[in-house]
Amino acid sequence: METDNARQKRVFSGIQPTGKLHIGNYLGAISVWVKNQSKYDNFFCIVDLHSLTIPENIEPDYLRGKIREVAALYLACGLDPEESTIFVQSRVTQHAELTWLLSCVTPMGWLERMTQYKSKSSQLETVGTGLFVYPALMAADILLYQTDLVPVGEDQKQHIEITRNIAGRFNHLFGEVFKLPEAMIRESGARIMGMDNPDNKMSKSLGEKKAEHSIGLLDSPEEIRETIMGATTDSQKETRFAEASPGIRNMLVIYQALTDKPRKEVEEFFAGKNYSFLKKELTEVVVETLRPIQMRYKKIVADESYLEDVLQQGRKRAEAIAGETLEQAQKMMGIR
Ligand code: AQP
Repeated sequence: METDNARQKRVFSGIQPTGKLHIGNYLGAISVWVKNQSKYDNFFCIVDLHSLTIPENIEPDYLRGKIREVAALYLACGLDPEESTIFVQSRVTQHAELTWLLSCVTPMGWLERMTQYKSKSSQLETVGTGLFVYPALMAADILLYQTDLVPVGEDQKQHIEITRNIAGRFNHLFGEVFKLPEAMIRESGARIMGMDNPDNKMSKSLGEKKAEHSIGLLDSPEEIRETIMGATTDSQKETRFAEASPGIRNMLVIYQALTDKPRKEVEEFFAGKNYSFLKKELTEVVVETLRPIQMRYKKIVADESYLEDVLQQGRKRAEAIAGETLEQAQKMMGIR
């Protein structure tokens, strides 16, 4: 039985091990996980099965390396294996098994409406079924842990909504099995835009192709400086959040979210100054935020067995809970 005690509340979230992890992933997701980890019962996953949805992009050695990189970055950013269960999705086979059960209760119309599916499939010559049923896999990830809260960036809102709908439909058809989760989205910093194109969200895949697009968590101070100095601006001097052009607003948001200062204070600090001052200050804040993360990252990847131990422990704990939920769902459907 759940109580009101927050520690009893479950948190689940994950990141795909593809592309270049960026400051948007940090602000929208990882920093929120870290900030709240002592309050909740946390499950943080490296969602490698999601990385298979565009098979043309799979390179096995690259993927193996990325799984380790993302796991190490979780720890380097401050996730504590004593507080949080950290694991790789494909090692907990219940994720794939529950996906099938949930796919069977998910109407195709719901999947056809997903904006991420529409934008990703429109760029492909051949669209795999996996890309289409991706939301059912994400629903399985979340529902297996009877999750209360899902800390994500704003782009994931629609996925949490469909997860709730899938859970509701399953519960309606077969009886109460799944808890309906809620998205946990920060007020400011939940949608960081591309540094080179502030009309589109900062993306892991684009960041890997174009250095000027994103601020990578593992970028050197010089790379960070170059990206920020090259960021899109305008010919004004406007540094108020509401009035600033998209590129300037994006930098103000990153600055504000990393320093945790109130918007008003940030506006006063930059008022009347040139954009080069904003860029210089932002560079300093980003470099200083990432410096300790990068130092910890280096140590973590140097110790192969430590990372593997964390992931093994995580797998065991995740498997125990996922196994219970899957069994219950199977029984309700009459296959166990
Ligand atoms: N720009 C962003 N601002 C704030 N939060 C973001 N997130 C992603 N981008 C931003 C949040 O990070 C978590 C992991 O998301 P993901 O694994 O889906 O990564 P992604 O960066 O969206 O990259 P993808 O899916 O590989 O595709 P591309 O590169 O094409 O965008 C999520 O909580 C997400 O909200």
